[in-house]
Amino acid sequence: MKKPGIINLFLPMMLLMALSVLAACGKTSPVEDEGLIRVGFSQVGAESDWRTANTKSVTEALTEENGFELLFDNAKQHQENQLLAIRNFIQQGVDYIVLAPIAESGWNDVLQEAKVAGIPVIIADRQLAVEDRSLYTCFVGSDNLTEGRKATQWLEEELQRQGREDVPLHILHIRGTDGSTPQLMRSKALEDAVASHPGWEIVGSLPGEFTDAKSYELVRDFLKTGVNIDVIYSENDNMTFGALRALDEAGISYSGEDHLIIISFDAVRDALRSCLAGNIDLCVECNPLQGPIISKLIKELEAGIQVPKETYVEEAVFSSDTLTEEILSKREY
Ligand code: GYE
Repeated sequence: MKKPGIINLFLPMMLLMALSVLAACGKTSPVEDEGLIRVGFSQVGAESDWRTANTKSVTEALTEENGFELLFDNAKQHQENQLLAIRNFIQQGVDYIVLAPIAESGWNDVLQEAKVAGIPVIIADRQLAVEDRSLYTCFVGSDNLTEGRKATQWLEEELQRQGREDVPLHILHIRGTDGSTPQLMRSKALEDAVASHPGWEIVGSLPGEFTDAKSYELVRDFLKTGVNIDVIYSENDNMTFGALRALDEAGISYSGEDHLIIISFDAVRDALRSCLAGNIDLCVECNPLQGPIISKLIKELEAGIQVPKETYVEEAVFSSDTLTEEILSKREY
């Protein structure tokens, strides 16, 4: 058998050495680095359980193993922080920007800057009020008006079931962050329903900012006025939790047989538990699992595929009479 010559041995050895140096540094080769898609994600904050689930969904989808390098920024519920983060992403020359906008307005200039820099922007979760729809590539999120309409329709049917459709109805409305799509749309659904039901009245409208603490304070103070309420329409679960604590402290009962009806949005695990226990009457689901959809959209855009301008996530409603332990055990958030 012919022995391998020096040259024949030398080349594979050099290659092996070069590979082991790279492995020892624990770094990927420059070619692999270039292969990652760099995405800057400007997240609203960490104000609710929904938001935590949403952040988890996006960060778990845009991983290195999945071909992404994710730059994450938590704006702590301030639009100025989001504007700063986006300008930062533009400066760093990311490939894509994902923006979950705290409010609908105030984005024209910064999106124009992203457009000039040639960076596609994907809007997640909440909508934008921009006239020029070419300022963003696509939207992925919930249909908040439909969510609101599901709630008011359920209320109408529930009152019929209880034989209370002709009795005056006093509604306490707890709003999410003013000017955000879920606030505007869920409020619109309620206001439209009140306008078409002569007996329905909003006796208080509180700016709860989607947080437990703010809602607790506002509801606690509202209850001190002694105004009678039949329904609480709370635009997210965390505000509902705050409201329930305030009711507990005031000694006002809201469980199953009592007549105070509690409607809540998001349907996070703790809210569903509370619904199963007969405390919250209706949980309108708002699905935070947008990460895999965002990942898919970006990969399609990379492949030159035209993506839909709007993608809506699937959502259900859960009421205390239909929710079961089995349904709850299968929930992801
Ligand atoms: O309902 C709320 C969160 O924008 C749909 O924001 C989202 C809302 C969600 O803080 O819990």
